[in-house]
Amino acid sequence: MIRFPISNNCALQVARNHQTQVFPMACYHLLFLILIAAVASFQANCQLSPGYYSSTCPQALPIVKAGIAAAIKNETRVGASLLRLHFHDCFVNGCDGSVLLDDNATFIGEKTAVPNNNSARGFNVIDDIKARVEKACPGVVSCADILALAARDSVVQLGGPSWKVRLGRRDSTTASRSAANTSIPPPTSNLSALISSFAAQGLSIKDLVALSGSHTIGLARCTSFRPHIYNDSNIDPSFANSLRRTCPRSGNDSVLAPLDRQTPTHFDNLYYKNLLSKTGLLRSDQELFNRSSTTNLLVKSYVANTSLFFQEFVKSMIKMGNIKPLTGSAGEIRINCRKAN
Ligand code: HEM
Ligand SMILES: *[C@@H]1O[C@H](CO)[C@@H](O)[C@H](O)[C@H]1NC(C)=O
Ligand SMILES: *[C@@H]1O[C@H](CO)[C@@H](O)[C@H](O)[C@H]1NC(C)=O
Ligand SMILES: *[C@@H]1O[C@H](CO)[C@@H](O)[C@H](O)[C@H]1NC(C)=O
Ligand SMILES: *[C@@H]1O[C@H](CO)[C@@H](O)[C@H](O)[C@H]1NC(C)=O
Ligand SMILES: *[C@@H]1O[C@H](CO)[C@@H](O)[C@H](O)[C@H]1NC(C)=O
Ligand SMILES: *[C@@H]1O[C@H](CO)[C@@H](O)[C@H](O)[C@H]1NC(C)=O
Ligand SMILES: *[C@@H]1O[C@H](CO)[C@@H](O)[C@H](O)[C@H]1NC(C)=O
Ligand SMILES: *[C@@H]1O[C@H](CO)[C@@H](O)[C@H](O)[C@H]1NC(C)=O
Ligand SMILES: CC(=O)N[C@H]1CO[C@H](CO)[C@@H](O)[C@@H]1O
Repeated sequence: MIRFPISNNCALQVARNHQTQVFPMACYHLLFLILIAAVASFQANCQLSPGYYSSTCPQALPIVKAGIAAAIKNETRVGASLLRLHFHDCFVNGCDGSVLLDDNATFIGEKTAVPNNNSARGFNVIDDIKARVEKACPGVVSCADILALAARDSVVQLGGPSWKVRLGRRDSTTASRSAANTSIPPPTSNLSALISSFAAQGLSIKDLVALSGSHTIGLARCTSFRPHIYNDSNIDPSFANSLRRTCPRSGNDSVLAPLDRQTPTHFDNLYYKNLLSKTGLLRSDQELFNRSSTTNLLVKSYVANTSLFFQEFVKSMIKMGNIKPLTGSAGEIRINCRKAN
């Protein structure tokens, strides 16, 4: 097969391959073949695929799966934490493992950005899995891909849907704390801010509502839900009162409450049911119900039909996982997820 130089700008690459001048008739067959090859190379370089490691590291997927099963057995919450980490990776300059880089004396990463500081967790689980994968296939599997697989396997382990994770992401050598500050929406967001934040990533209102269903698992800190329980009117008063007992107006910032008050360790559709009864934990959760008929209809449809929620959630997870991956020769395969090579 004809190989073209690897380029990260796929559109440009195909355009370059089109720059053919005048051809004698006999050359058109060749030209056609070249165009087919160009399209094939476009796909190889620019798109992720589920079988990316099937010949270079067939052990990768089973190692991640076993690692996630063990980690969740040790601590159920970490499945939620890993799902969130993948989201925080993808929303900041694409799914490139940037969220995993540690700060050091000469480098400021994303771990101390506002949405992550004292909140992002699960890094040790990724380190353990990465070490095992490196042992099996040194220098082959990216941290960004391990995180995408960890998110999927966590969802499955907690009772949610499964899907084929598209693979072939490479790891960044840099991170951006300012982009993490601004690209990840805060829990105080209203509906229009949430819609804009997702639109900036190429994600729709449907993606916003489906992906917010991730809050069917995991916990949030008092500091995250305080504005909603003290200042908002679209909240059930007795629900607000019970939360105020451990989350005072000031202090106890790290006290935790479940995002889904009914089944916080089970991936199901009860998150949406909470929204109908105004018992969403964060302002950003409750904004999805009773602000617009579009989101109201989506919420109601997921309350009525878990399979529909799972189906849309999977579609949106794949879409989120495709945000600006580094492919071809861009980035690197980190040896240690916490540090650029
Ligand atoms: C729609 C906008 C979103 C906002 C404003 C938001 C905000 C938050 C906040 C504030 C927390 C609690 C953090 C803390 O207090 O330490 C949280 C937790 C969580 N978020 Fe989101 N989130 C959003 C979307 C998402 C998406 C798209 C996903 C996954 C695809 C996700 C997955 C999670 C999970 C699983 C947790 C629990 C983590 C744990 O227990 O460690 N969130 N989110
Ligand atoms: C098990 O979970 C605890 C948190 O509950 C964590 O501190 C510890 O590192 C975990 N152990 C392993 C082996 O993952
Ligand atoms: C992160 O949290 C720690 C502990 O609360 C705090 O000392 C530090 O200033 C925070 N970092 C940033 C960048 O906000
Ligand atoms: C991110 O936000 C925190 C808190 O507002 C601030 O201390 C920090 O300087 C910001 N970092 C960047 C790089 O914007
Ligand atoms: C939503 O939040 C944005 C940003 O904080 C603000 O500018 C806007 O006025 C708010 N919109 C509504 C309808 O409250
Ligand atoms: C409630 O809103 C007021 C006015 O905007 C603000 O000053 C205060 O900090 C908010 N309180 C909480 C707990 O978010
Ligand atoms: C702080 O949280 C603890 C539970 O973790 C609770 O017992 C205590 O009453 C809370 N303090 C305040 C002032 O709400
Ligand atoms: C629920 O959604 C699934 C998936 O879209 C669909 O096949 C099924 O017909 C729906 N069930 C009902 C009762 O609407
Ligand atoms: C600090 O972190 C950056 C990014 O991971 C890395 O490139 C650099 O080598 C690190 N510096 C040290 C002294 O470890
Ligand atoms: C936009 C929307 O759904 N608004 C509804 C919110 O709930 C009240 C009653 O609780 C309705 O009257 C509104 O139409």
